[in-house]
Amino acid sequence: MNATEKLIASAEAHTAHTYHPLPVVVATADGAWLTDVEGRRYLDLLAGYSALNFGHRNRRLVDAAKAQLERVTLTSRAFHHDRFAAFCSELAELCGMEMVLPMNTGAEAVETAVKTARKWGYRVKGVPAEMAKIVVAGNNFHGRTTTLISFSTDPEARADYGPYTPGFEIVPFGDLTAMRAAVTENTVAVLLEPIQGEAGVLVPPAGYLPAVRELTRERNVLFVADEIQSGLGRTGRTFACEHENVVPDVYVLGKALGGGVVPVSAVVSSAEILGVFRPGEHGSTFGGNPLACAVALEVIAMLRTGEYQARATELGARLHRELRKLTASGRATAVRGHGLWAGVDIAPAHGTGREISEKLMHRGVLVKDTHGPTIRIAPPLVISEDDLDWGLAQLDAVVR
Ligand code: IF1
Repeated sequence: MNATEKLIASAEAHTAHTYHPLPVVVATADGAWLTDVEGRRYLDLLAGYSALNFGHRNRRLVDAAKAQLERVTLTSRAFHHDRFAAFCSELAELCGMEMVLPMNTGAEAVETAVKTARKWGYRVKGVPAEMAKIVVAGNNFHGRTTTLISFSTDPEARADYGPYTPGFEIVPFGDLTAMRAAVTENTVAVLLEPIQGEAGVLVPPAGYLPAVRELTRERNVLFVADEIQSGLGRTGRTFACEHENVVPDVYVLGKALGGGVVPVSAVVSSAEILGVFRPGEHGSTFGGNPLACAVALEVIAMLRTGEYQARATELGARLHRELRKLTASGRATAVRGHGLWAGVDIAPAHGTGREISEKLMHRGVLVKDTHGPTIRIAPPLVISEDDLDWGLAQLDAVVR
């Protein structure tokens, strides 16, 4: 057995099989490129599911982390630390909001948003105790905790984890009539991914997000946008909601907020909404820690210039122009997405998403298949034009 096979066999013997990873063992990475334990190089078109928007080991992020490692890495929230105020004020400013509640993973931030909406519902809106409802979309993906999978429509994510958390109404994504019918006087929030990632990079019909914004404003319901995957430059704007000039009541952020260096997530909203919490009512050991704040502050500075958003727009147009050739030639049945983010449904004659992913791996390109025929393409926003063209040429070659 070579090093790859040895390491895979050992890993599989000692970990729960919650994934079916491609048989590649990464040893180092830089920018848009990975190198495996055999020294083979791969172009990364998954970018950690959009956590690596700024590329692997982004120099500014690594330097920010290194500098903070020499100062203090964790205080817990029992004390203040000297990066916290700037992190909160600058993230709030980037979002056009007033207040931040820092967490670590995306699921923790979505859970925190659920708790925020319910707390606001009882303490501000006046919903009767235990009666709060939250409307979500079918084919949603918001994380893997028992509450979040309680409103998943994906059997793989949900099966055999009951009893499930009540208080959620599921309506079809993009269907405003169904949404309008689902909102009652006890509804405290609508929770949506502005573009559904795991579902296959599903962009809602034009006008849907503005209509949800209007409905939620009309009915005194919080519009909670899960921008954990769609946000922070991926679609060509700081937030995917911007494409339809929608400002939600609450942003839920994660993944790229930590630049793929440390887990950083946050709920960002108004003082009225995040002001519902009192000391002792929520928390996290690592939430808002100095190392996370140092890296996130650099991410915020990088996003403030707009260069990454402009790059995602420009390279995204190139990406989607090339992918449309696959649908024009019948080799793909659909291409969806926005900016440097695409879901491609491979025509069944050319193989499943997994088979295409494996063929691409042998050509030095890494993507992730989702359900069935779909592969998801989300390169680091720092990818060069030449590397993007080369990667797409490999896709063109394997879908023949
Ligand atoms: C896995 C999916 C993508 C997310 C949105 C919250 C979270 C995620 C919109 C939770 C996380 C990750 C999780 C990872 C694979 C990946 C994924 F396939 F699971 F759904 F990207 F589409 N909201 N998505 O996309 O954030 O707790 O993971 O930090 O669980 O397999 P997390």
